[in-house]
Amino acid sequence: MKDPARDPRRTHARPRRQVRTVGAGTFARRMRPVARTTVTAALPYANGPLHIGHIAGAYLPADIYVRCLRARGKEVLFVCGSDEHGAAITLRALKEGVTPRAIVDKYHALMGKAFQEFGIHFDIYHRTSSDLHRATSQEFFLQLDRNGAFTEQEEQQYFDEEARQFLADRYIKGTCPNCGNPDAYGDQCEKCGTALSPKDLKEPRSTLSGSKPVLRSTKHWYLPMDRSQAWMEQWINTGMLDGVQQHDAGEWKPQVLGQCNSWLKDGLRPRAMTRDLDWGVPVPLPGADGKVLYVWLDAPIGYISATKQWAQDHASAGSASDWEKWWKSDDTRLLHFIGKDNIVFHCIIFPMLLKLHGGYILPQNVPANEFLNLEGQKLSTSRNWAVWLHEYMERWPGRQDELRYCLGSILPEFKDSEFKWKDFQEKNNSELVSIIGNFVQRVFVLCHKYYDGRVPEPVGGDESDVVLWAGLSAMPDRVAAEVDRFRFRDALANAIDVARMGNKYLSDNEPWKLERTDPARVRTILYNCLRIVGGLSVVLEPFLPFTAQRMRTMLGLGELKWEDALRADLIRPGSPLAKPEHLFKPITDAEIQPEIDRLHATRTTAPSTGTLTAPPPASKPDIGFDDFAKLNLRTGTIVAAEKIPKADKLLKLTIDIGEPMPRTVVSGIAQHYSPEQVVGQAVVLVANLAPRKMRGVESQGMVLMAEDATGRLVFVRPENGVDPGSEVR
Ligand code: B3M
Ligand code: ZN
Repeated sequence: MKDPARDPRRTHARPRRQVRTVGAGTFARRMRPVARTTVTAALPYANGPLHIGHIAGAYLPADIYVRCLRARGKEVLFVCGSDEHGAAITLRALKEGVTPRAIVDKYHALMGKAFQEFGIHFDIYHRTSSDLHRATSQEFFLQLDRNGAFTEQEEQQYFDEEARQFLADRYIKGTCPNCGNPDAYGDQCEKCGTALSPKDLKEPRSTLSGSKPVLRSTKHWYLPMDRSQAWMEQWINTGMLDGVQQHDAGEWKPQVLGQCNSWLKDGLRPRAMTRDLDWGVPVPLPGADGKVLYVWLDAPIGYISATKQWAQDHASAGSASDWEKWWKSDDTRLLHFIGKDNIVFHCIIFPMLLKLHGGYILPQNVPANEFLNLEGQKLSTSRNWAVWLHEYMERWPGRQDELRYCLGSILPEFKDSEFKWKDFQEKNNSELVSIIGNFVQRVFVLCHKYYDGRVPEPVGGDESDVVLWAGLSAMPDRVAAEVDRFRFRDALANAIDVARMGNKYLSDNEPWKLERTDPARVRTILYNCLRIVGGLSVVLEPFLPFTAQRMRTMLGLGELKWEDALRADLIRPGSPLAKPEHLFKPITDAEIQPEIDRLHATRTTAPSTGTLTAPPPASKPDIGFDDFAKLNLRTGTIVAAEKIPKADKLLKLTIDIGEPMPRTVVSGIAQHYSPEQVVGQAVVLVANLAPRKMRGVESQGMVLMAEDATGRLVFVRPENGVDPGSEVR
């Protein structure tokens, strides 16, 4: 295979073209050549564990991207770390009754371990509470100040007299002036997405004490973003800055451009870059006692301090300043992998800061993902509606690639997508087991049977071999090209096609039937299959690194590069092969159902303090009337109720729906209702839900409940006077 990676005239983004030219009209401008790539993945707040939404949003795509680049011999640095400042941390500390330091230490360790074990391999996983980060962000701030990037403003701000603290961002709530949401934060209304400042809120209240804040005078450093509006607009939409083509806006995702332009259209406004808090990076200026940098100023600088730390850790004497080439060289390509809620910070505010500071390159792309939903609802930390990564790895040890595969094939690249445990099972069984596992298993079993576990010597080849290699030869490039375009789902599908081709080749050639009559042909067929397994391990590695490693071990191969995928001499005749092993195990209903049950059983509602609210449920696709008609909905009355021992969320209900025998239903409402409260309650029951056992009790239906904005569950009930058993339609 001719490796475009080795061809210096090509940019890695576009292996098929030499230099991409962009720009409408009469001028077509050349993109800068790319010598290396700096990849950042959003710094997660160290205030809780990671869930699959984080992974699908930023970390898995970034990891796939970096692995694919590395395999192609590219110079790439992959940095991440914990975001340890901001109200996300301090409010969590308040809630757990510990110090912010204790919170960040706990979750930094937990997240770092989970990433590592899940095969998300950063070059460094740093933290923004480090000394190096403090120094780096203070220097950055001072340079901005020297450059006249800030305006200082003395003004009245909300202050909580009980908690003795100024209230910004998540410390203050009130009614959104745009949509009327009563729980909008001081920086943003999460319901309508509008960016706010505390004074925009109607009826403001402190999230610390709930009290009504008073106004007090304080001084802050503002970034007058309005001054940068013109060049920002041009840079984002055309890629042009200072007469140089920085990026091709046509390569940015439409939803990323859309969000940026909606901000730009509203008109950029000055934004405070400092806060009155005692947790954060102190503002390094005289007269700024008790003030820290705004977390969204210091967090992205965390990418830079992480790079510095990495350079120090890997410095051969005197090369610690090597970090600069990753951030300041024109031939470096900077990419930020993030979720969609972080778009404006990475596409507008941070690039503005980099430019105003001077000397830094700007991101060439920000391939933000949309959100991942879970079993029909938004993922929610506060309601514990999530699949936690560290828990997954405890319950499914050694099965990282199964989750990487499932998430990789449903990444919310252009719109929100959904994780369902049943799909996880289905993808495992009918794709990983049946396509990849089955192919590798068959090849190894036959090689052990016929050749005593040694690689056979091929002899010549026939027409079907020519067809096979013709089909396969395009695959590595195809996978890489999709990765370069940040279309990881398509890339993964192409990689799996290699295994499909292998299966087809094996089935078409049926070596098990030829062994008696044409053993020479069988040797060729199985030799070719072993080569496919080797090539498959190369194209799968970015997605399924653990499996790729096992495949190589089975083949007796060491580390492989992308260009090895189609190498004719990859497999040496006569060399020993490991025993056949199943790369994947089928997942049974009995293994999957507990996951679904656990999700429902451990789900909590929002805390009653009202500081956190349940997000609106994710919308669902349209269904036909036929789908609806499959439901057997019946009215009923709860005639008895009792707690289920050792299950704090579950009640066992006995419900009369007019049948000779009442139904037993296990319902996750115990934290909302006592047994006494529900007896006599009229309900609507899904009467044809397949029975399932929970805590040893067979549940024969499901009671319909509605959930309000605070997560409170209320019964959906028929008007009085309807007989139990009436059909609801
Ligand atoms: N910690 C927000 C988040 O975790 C924030 C990202 C910082 S990236 C520099 O979603
Ligand atoms: Zn709103």
